[in-house]
Amino acid sequence: MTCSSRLTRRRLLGLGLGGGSSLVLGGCALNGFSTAVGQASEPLNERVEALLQGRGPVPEFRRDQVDPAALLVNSINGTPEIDPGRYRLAVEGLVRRPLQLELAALAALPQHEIVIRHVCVEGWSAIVAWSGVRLADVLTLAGPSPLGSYVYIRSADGYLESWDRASALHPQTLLATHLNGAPLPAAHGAPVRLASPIKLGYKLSKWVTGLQVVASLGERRGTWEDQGYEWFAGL
Ligand SMILES: Nc1nc2c(c(=O)[nH]1)N[C@H]1C(S)=C(S)[C@@H](COP(=O)(O)O)O[C@H]1N2
Ligand SMILES: [Mo]
Repeated sequence: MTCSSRLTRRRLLGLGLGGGSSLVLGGCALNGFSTAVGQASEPLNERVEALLQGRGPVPEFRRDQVDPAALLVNSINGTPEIDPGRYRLAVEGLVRRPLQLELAALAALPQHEIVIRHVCVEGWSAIVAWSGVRLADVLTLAGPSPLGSYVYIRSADGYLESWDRASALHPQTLLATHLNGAPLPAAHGAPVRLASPIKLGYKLSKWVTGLQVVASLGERRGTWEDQGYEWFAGL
């Protein structure tokens, strides 16, 4: 990663967490551009960052760079119990075909692996291999309306997230079912969690049970966002 991370540094600084982020963002100095963006309102911020994201795929790591011990568990509310046989992923909202997908339906879709750095704002990061299906493939199955600019992501532990459409459709944004080549452990979000190199850890919902395509966000935007964390949270 290069200084494309400078916006993130600004963001982490905004959270008072700049120190802990230096391992990830070393060498990237704050400059006038990121300061100006930081002072702009969120919609502009979102546009600028979406533009930056148009730079192509995020470079990945090699499989031998994965450090399983570095991935900590970070959960607000413990580990919910999910019976894999009864699990369904609901896809609803502004879609032509609302879906209730069993795990077998996800397993039947094309599988992808990403080897990326997971970055938590609490000051730790870990190189992780996630595999599963593209969120884009699942949304496309449901036929999202062009008016659906955002996706709410609901989780079994009550965690809430919301993503912009472009980030949700990014080819490296996965609904992961496997971690480092093995089925996802319960504490890391089994049976299905989000994984992506373009967002901070708190955007990557574990125990995902529902996707809702919407035209605009309501009063609630996310568990942490509603407490002041930045909404776009791009890396
Ligand atoms: N459902 C749910 N998803 C969640 C969280 C959570 O508490 N509940 N914590 C988030 C945070 S802050 C981080 S850093 C990552 C941690 O993922 P891990 O526990 O697999 O390392 O999950 C994110 N997704
Ligand atoms: Mo986090």
